[in-house]
Formats: sequence, structure tokens, C-alpha cells
Amino acid sequence: MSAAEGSAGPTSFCGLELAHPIINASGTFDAIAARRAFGDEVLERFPFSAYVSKTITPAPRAGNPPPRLWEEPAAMVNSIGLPNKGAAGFLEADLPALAELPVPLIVSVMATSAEEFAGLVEPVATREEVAAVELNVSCPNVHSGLIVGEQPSETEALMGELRPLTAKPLIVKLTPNIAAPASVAAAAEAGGADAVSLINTLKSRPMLAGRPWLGAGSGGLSGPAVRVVALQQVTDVAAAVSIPVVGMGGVEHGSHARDLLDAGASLVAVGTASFRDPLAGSRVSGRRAGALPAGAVATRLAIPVLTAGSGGP
Ligand code: RRO
Repeated sequence: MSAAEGSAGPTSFCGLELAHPIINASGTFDAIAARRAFGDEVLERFPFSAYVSKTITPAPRAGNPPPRLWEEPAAMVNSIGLPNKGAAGFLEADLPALAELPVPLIVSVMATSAEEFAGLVEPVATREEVAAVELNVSCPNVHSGLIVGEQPSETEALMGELRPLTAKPLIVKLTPNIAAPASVAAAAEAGGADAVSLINTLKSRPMLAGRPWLGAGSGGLSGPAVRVVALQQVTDVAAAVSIPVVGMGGVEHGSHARDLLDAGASLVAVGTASFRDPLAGSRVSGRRAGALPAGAVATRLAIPVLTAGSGGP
């Protein structure tokens, strides 16, 4: 069954009217690079009903040392480490291009303190091109990237700082790497969050010949293997909050999206599946029609296009 069946038509989310409930997971679909590679057809058949940017930080970052990827059975480990142009670079270079997408834009942000978060959220949320902001308090690949999102009191305090800065929706991206994500979700809601999204990746440590493979030592696991983890955590979180939940983790088919919607999610994000198939989102939403865009003849060839390109500083 595709997610287009049942309750998967036009969807209201935090005041945004979306054509359907399938969006992308931050950092898994580079819309600027995809348009460069495949042309305006990407806009005409955009796979998602809203677009979430790769996470940006206040200052430019080069990302983690290579290797940055590892393949597991039914899963992938990434240790990308947040390469990005920084807030000023993003607003100047990427925002105009992302504003041309045919769907609302959600900008994902991450910082290491409440003050830094505030300095990022304010200029981003002020821009009319930005429909909502996702607060990434769950990156497993950056020192201190997880701390705020691991403790309910820290999450609530952060929301206390950020909530007064904008009336636009604030979505808190939760970590799966704690015993009780529902407690952080409840704290986010208490602090004024409009929605929560989960799961980010599961902290992992691939080994090869007795040594850690990844340049940074550890990374984050995603893909089909984590789907059942996501289903459990989305179920728990949806039962603990009354704000909308964006569910993600290993979604490859419409039935997977349906399961997350049934677990209590309002929207479902497609992540790792887009690396193999840039139109995975359309397949999941049941809106895939016709052939792949010219240039996407072998979908595996699209992987560098989706992972490189506009993300770096
Ligand atoms: O850039 C990354 O390494 C990264 C981020 Br910001 C995140 O939130 N989750 C992830 O698995 N990787």
C-alpha cells in the first residue's frame, strides 16, 4: 500500500498546507545539486511536500576527516560532521536557490550554546523564504552536538531562549541515543516547540581489521535496519506529546510511511533511501510517475550528486 492511500493526501502541519505527508530528512537530498544535475524537471516533479535543508551552523565547517561513510547490511553509517557554508554563506548563496523550490522550506540549524542558537535562529527565521526552522539537537557526529538534546531540562531551557524569537514553527529534531526520547520530546513541547522530529541516526562504530574505519572514529547508523527502532520511538513520543511528530528512519516504501503515520506521526521523512534513488520520496508518497529524469539513468550514479555539491563551505 502506498502512503498516498488512506490519510496521506493534503496535510496541514504547523500551519503549513502540504500536498502530502512525505518530506526529506535533513542532509539526505541536496536539492541544489539535484537541480544542477537533472534540470528543472526536479522542480516539476519534486519528490517532497516540504524541503528540509542540510543542517547549518553559525560559522562555516569543513566536516569530519574521511572516510565518512560505511556500509552495513541494510544500513549505512555516516560521519559527515556538518560541512556547511555557515549562516551568512547559506543565506547569501543557498537560500535564493532553495526559495525556488515548489514547496515550503524548513531550515535545519545547529549550534553549541543557547546564545549561538539564538544568533542563528533569528536571522534565518526572519527571512520570508523560510517557512519553519528545525533545531538539530541530535547530531551524533560533532562534539557537543548531542548534549542539549540528551537532557530534558537543557532542551526546555533552549526552547525558552528560542521561542520568543520567532512565531514561525520550531521543530526539535530528537536523538534516538538516549533511554527515553519521549522525555526530551515532552520537554521540547513544554518549552514551546511546535513539533518534534525523529529519529536522527544511531551512534555507531564500524571496525575494519581491528581499527575504527571512520576518520572520526564513530558515526550515525541509518537505513532499513533502523526502521523498527524508529517505529518504537515514534510510538513512544507520539503518546507523550500533543504537538505533531515527524517520523523517519529506514523508510523505503509507502507501507513504511503508513506504519509511521499509524504510530502517530503527522509527516514522514525519507532519508537514506534517497541516496540510492533520488525519486524515493515520490515512490513513498505514491506519486511516482514516468521515468527518472534524464541523467539519473543509473540511480547509484546519483549518489555523489546528492551527497556532494552545495553542502560544503
Ligand atoms: O552532518 C552529519 O554528520 C550528520 C548530522 Br548534522 C546529523 O544530524 N545526523 C547525522 O547522522 N549526520
